[in-house]
Amino acid sequence: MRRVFSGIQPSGEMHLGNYLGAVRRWVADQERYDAIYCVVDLHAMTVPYDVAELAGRTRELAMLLMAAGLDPQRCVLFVQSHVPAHTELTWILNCVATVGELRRMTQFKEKSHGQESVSAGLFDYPVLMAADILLYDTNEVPVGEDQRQHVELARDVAIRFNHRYGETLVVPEATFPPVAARVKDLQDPRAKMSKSSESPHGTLNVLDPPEVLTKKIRSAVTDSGTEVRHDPEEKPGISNLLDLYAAATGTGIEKAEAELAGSGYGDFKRRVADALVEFLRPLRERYAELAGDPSEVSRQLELGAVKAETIATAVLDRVRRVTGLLPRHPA
Ligand code: AQP
Repeated sequence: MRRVFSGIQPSGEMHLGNYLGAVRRWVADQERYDAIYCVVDLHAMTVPYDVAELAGRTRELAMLLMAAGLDPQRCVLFVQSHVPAHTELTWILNCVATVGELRRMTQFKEKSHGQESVSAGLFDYPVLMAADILLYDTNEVPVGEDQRQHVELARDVAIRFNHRYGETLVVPEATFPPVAARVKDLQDPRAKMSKSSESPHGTLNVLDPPEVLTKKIRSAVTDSGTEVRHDPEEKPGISNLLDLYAAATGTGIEKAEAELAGSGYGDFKRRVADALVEFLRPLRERYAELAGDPSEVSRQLELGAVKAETIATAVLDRVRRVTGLLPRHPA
């Protein structure tokens, strides 16, 4: 059976971009693939963060993934830092990846732009991500459009590693959703919706109460004219809302456009908001149930870490062998 692997950072609240671009497909994929998903807490340390909040955010995000439909009986769900093989493989891959290719990473350029001090971790983040993926003999990586370049790098590193040391690592490929591969910020529809966005009204969090979701959509930036039409160049704001409507109702873009074409902007936004509120209702309700028993989530994460470690250790042993490291022998 083909294997999928993907991860999400506990760097803020899960938003609709994360859900539609990635997590929703993870839920579907656990039925047909050997699926492994990870809360990538080490990635969240690459930019300044609140130490007192990291552990809580990590557990909450795992709980949200379960509320979204990830079932630890059907997939492996764990926390990245619980499996130290991720950091060990990162070091070995650091000796295969090049500074030149890391310098070309758009996300590094964006996140480091204008910062006085940038951590080496932010620069090296794509190698940690390559290690996350390659450690599980991953065939497919379901991600949003913003992660395309990082998965490309993981492929390049795997191909170079295999060329240097012999066939060892599975070369993965990224997969993207048919709609909502890059959900845009509601206040700046040319930028992607992001956990670390500076406009809180631009980001729709999956746990936002209905009235907050509705208010954010009501204040979303629209475009000149009055026509509801999907045209990302000319009408980025309206097109983004149409994408959200299509994803929430399960209709294609064309059908969504046809359904909403006659509406004025006010009515259009109300219908988008209503659709999203309904779409997210089951997730909100399930999250409230899980939050009542956080120890169960911790227990599931521990079981997940044990399963992940078994797979990761076998791959890492293979890597250690081919790279010439001295095997450890019991005394
Ligand atoms: N706006 C988006 N539209 C579609 N997919 C998106 N993803 C992120 N933003 C969008 C996808 O969500 C998955 C998990 O993302 P991540 O936690 O690795 O974070 P990120 O890609 O760096 O984006 P965020 O959520 O905006 O976080 P910050 O602000 O911390 O950088 C990935 O598959 C991603 O493609």
